Amino acid sequence: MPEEILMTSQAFFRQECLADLESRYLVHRLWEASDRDALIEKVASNIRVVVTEGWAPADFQGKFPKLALIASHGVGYDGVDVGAAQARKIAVTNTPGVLDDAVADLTVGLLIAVTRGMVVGDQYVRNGEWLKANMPLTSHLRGRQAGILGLGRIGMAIADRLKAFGITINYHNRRQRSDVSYNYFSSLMEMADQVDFLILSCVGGEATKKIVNRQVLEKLGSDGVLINISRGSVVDEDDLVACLQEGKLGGAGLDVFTNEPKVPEALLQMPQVVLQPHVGSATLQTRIAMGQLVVDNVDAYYANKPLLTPVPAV
Ligand code: 8YV
Repeated sequence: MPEEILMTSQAFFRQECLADLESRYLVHRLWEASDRDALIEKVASNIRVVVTEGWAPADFQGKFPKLALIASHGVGYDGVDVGAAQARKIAVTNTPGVLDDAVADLTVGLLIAVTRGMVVGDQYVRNGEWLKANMPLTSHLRGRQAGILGLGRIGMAIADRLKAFGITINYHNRRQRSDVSYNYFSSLMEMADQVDFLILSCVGGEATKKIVNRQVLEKLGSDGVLINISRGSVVDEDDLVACLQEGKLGGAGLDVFTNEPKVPEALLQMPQVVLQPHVGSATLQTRIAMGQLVVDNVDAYYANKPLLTPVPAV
């Protein structure tokens, strides 16, 4: 009998990676079950590995008495209760590293799209406005200041790119990094006050919930731009909408939202905002690499080898 795995969803996980898993393991597809509770009850006692896409709350984990590994697809694991897992010595893996370039590319794209009015410009051409007049001027990147909230792997990939545009890099982390010479701010508010572009590449979850609120956005100011490619939860979305409406914030490029895929109606109407449907890692190459890393972690577990990408202890 092959080992049994429970997989919770397949919204992002590549089909070829699932086929690879299914060539070696019996994968129970929870998302296809007409009665999820019944499936869980039937297989729970055999399950040592759960494959998930960033979701495994404590009560769900508690249904599997032998659970030993939660292999999560995605770098962010704010939807996995790591504390509960570690209390039961259940390992948790995520997929860091392989998506840094894709997410950083989209970040730069959003920044240019907002500062250069690219979506507005596209409409300007399509609607025939260009036949009547040139588009109003926008502002450029060289010589400006970026503040990166969360200078981890993705933040570093963003900084690498922004340097090439002549942008000065500042950052705010819980702790200063000893391996970079970028300007460190111990206060998010002070950094927001100093920079033109505030870029969010930090973790989601309780520690960062709504830390980008009205006070921070007002410091960023009427010429400032917010770019969020991390989690919607990091921003107080009501404050963001209000600051944009009041002109207290210049613009925003957003890939993530509080209640995805629902986006506040007000944002849909704003020309100073560029919106994306949470596609930071959504390139074919990246998603295959992410899926492969999940598969490799599962294989490592069953081969009694060290896991490739365990999440840090909480
Ligand atoms: C995906 C992501 O949307 O990696 C993450 O944390 O947000 C994205 O890559 C998704 O989580 C993949 O499962």
